[in-house]
Amino acid sequence: MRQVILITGGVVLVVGLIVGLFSLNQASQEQIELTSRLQSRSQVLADSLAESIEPAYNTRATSTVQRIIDRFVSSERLAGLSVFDSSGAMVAGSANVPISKDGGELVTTVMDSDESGGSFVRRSDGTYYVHVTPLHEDGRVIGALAVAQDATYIDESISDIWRNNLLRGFSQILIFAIAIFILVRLVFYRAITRMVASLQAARRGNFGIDAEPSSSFFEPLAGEISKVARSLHQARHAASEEARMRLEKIDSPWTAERLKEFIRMYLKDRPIFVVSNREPYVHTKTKNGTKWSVPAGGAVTALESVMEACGGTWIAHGSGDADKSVVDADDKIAVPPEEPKYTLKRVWLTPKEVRGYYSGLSSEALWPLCHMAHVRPLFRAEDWREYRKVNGLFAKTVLDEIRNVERPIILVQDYHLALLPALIKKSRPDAQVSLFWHIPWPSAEQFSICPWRKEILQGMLGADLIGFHTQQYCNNFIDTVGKEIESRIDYEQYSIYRNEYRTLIRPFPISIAFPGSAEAHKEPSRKVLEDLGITSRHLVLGVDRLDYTKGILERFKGIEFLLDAHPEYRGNLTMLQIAAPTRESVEKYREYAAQVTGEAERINKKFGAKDWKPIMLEKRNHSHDELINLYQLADVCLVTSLHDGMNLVAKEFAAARSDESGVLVLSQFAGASRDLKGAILINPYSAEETSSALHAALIMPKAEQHRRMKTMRASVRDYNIYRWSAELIKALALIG
Ligand code: GDG
Repeated sequence: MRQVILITGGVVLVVGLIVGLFSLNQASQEQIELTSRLQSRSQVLADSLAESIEPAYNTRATSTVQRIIDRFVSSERLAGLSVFDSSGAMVAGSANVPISKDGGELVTTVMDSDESGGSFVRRSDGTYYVHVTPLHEDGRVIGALAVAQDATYIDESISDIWRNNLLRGFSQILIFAIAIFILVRLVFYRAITRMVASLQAARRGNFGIDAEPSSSFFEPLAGEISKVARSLHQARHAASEEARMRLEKIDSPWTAERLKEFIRMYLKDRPIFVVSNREPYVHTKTKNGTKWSVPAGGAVTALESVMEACGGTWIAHGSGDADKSVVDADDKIAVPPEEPKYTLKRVWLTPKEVRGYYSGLSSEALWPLCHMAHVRPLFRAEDWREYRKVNGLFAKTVLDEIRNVERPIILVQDYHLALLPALIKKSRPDAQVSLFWHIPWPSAEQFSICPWRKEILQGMLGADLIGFHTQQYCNNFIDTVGKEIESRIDYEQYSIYRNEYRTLIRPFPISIAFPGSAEAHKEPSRKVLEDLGITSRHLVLGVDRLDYTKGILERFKGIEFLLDAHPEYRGNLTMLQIAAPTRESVEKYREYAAQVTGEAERINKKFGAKDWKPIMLEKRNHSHDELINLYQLADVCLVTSLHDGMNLVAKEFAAARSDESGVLVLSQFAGASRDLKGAILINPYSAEETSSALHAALIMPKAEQHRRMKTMRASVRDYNIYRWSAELIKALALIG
């Protein structure tokens, strides 16, 4: 549009200039011609008048001279006539002569030179041409005669020329401008815009818009553009076919590299934003400065691998006491700290916000509400207020980050941010938002006790895609929405429609990065066991956050039952429980930690000997490498969750066992029980069942261990975290 205005403006300027120059030339020609005509008419008049006046003037018959003057003035319609004596003084003249009574310079010059002359005189009542001719007596100059003619018509004629030309010029310019504007817009602008749109679309991979012009003028150019677009299409198609064949090659495992390639193909240049409560790296103060650590938790384990592979931005709550001191002015830091691959953007919360949003609504209301672990949810209105506020704060941060990003991909994580999808979509409908719910979704009846169930569901349904670990959780969610919210449910597509807005519900069983061969074949070190004083023949391992849903008390009961039922294990078996401290600000968790310690002590007292304890409780955070080493040393990994979305510990155990040995005893209430067919499944509420499973595991022949472990490893290798994120991102990208 700017260009159209520029072209039109340029043409207007040029036409205006031409009209101006033409008018100037015409006016000056007219002026020259009118002046010369006036001058010669004045000359003729003055000469014939002089002949009439001279006889009377020579006889000093002033009254006769005056009469002649009066007659001439009225008959020739002159502006005035004056006769001057040889001294330049006026001796006779008509009224209102436009020349002074003393003749002035012109009269003196004419008499001195004895040659007639003239000049223009401008007065307030008009312009006059005064022509002076000498009067003679016997060949001597004895006076002068001045003839004045009205010359105002010359000025008027010039003004008319300008006015007429300007008017004509203006209308021509107007017609020109309109014509050019329409012409440029219709012929050029439209054709060029269409060609640009065709190229842009081709660049984005849409080859549906052709560049065919409306006028033949652009045909050659449009033809070339169409050819370029077609070649691009063919090149793209060939590249994607090649990539698809590479990606879909049966048996080729999903790796970080493959995910990277996959994302490049599906998302083109669109960046990924992950939003979660928990940050992947926490900076804390030490005596000598700061240190960083990876917090315990399944979401962090899983998404860290994805972000390391794809880059992007991870937005999370900065919870470490040294977090602020290491970020830049934009609250960002490149991570992993040792080899940065993506950006972590920290969101700051006040202690009051953390209390209400995290400890309160997330940990004391939603967590127990979604887990069937028989802990009563606490619904406090002030926690809900803080939860809404903090979700708003996260939304603002996300919106700031995506301000200049076209169609961003946003992967929102978990129950802490249930309101975020709708908040983002409200301001940025073009964003593609998924929400992954890392914990179970309860039955519709169970969820109905939540006072803010409708707001929570509405917030979640802002997402284009909601993912759960299992089909059962998807079913529960659909039932809940059906019960609580006015919507249309499409069971065929597994989608929920609200005001024509669609949310897809899909299961994506989360996983881990199956370790590469170097990591997997590392020989385990027994030093850790020596340091702990563990010398037993059998090692049973538990790795959990110190959370009541993980069934640690029930697990200990199972060990107790085993030692009662099979005394042969006394002195020969140690249960090593890694219990990562978690949510220590929540009373229930503090109570639970104390109960776990008490129970371990009770059992140790009951069976323990001088140099043997059946339960070794390690209540501290461990590094990823320490955990892998322990997985490789264990004979049995015991997972007794009372209810668990997935449980990544079970998958980590299988992935770590490149020796294809060891047995997984797994709760039937963990999502992982659907994927890990080689595990011995138990109901953790039954100590007897746990004990029998442990016994079966401990006496299991090596061949059976291999068979089971192989199955589990194949399933984790096949459906690892790279495949999980690829499937989720693909489902999300295909929506829009
Ligand atoms: C939620 C859902 C779902 C354990 N101790 C330490 C430590 N860990 C790591 C483990 C594992 C992770 O924490 C625990 O993952 P889980 O899946 O077992 O459980 P949640 O934290 O409850 O996670 C769960 C998960 O989200 C993913 O969607 O599977 O159902 O509840 O990776 O290795 N990590 C570190 N130090 C420890 O001491 N750094």
